[in-house]
Amino acid sequence: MWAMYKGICDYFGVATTWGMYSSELISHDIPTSLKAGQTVQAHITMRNHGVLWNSDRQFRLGAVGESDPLSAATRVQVASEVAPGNSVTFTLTLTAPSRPGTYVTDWQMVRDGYTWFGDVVRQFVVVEAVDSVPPEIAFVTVTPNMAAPGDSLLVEVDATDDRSLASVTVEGLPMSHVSDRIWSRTISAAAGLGEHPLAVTATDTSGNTTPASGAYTVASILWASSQSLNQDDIIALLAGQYLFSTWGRVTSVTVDGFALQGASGETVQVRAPGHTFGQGHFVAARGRWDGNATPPALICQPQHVRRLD
Ligand SMILES: [Ca+2]
Repeated sequence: MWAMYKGICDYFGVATTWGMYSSELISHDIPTSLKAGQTVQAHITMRNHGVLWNSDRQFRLGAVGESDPLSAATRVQVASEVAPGNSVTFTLTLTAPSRPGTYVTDWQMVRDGYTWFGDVVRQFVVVEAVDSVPPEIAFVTVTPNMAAPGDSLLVEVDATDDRSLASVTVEGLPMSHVSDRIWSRTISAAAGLGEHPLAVTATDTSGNTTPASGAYTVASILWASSQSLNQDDIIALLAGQYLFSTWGRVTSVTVDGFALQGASGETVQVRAPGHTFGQGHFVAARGRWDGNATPPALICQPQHVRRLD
């Protein structure tokens, strides 16, 4: 067919567009980056614009320069005859070297013993070092760390990786990446009383994982007057095991909290950042008693302080 085409062109006095040995690159999927040691299959599709290609006549895809950093094999056979005008797809097995860097893989058609010819496939491949360093988790916090059944708990995790983190989970649930190092998720406190561990896992983009754990305690709620909160020794003993609820009138207000005056006239400090109460409001508050604070205070989440009047 090629001979006929050449003859026609000679007759009409025009040059042939394609020579006897001609191949046109149609497509390839050689990756631009690989991990060190990674093996992939890549494909190169060439169209034959010259004479018939077959393996008997030594037509092959060849590694330019007779060597290739990603392939020990320097020839890929033509599987079946490729008639002029047809295309053929070669499958290459490429393996990234163990040393990171940028490598060039290039391939061209060759008729061994005769000539190299046609389009050259030249691809730069960035080989990245394998990431074997797992993420680091600096801390896991649960706020509040003592709660009633069903309360909302904010879990926050400080996680970093030498490359990049893919995910952080708590009890298998995905967390949100909220800032540079912090991942968070709101969960509901379990129904059962006592301590509940939380399993946290950070995973980097190479699949390395680091476990960590947090915990919170589910406690019963005891009602206590402002007088008993401030004075009873028994409160100090129970502070680590129970939540306390109290009530009274707001007598003084600060940015972070307020004082509550109970029926006895005693006041108790309530810490509730974000509260919106003013002097004279009648309020119920529940939280964790911190007898070591100065002054001792009931530590509350904003959603656990509410007006009663
Ligand atoms: Ca890593």
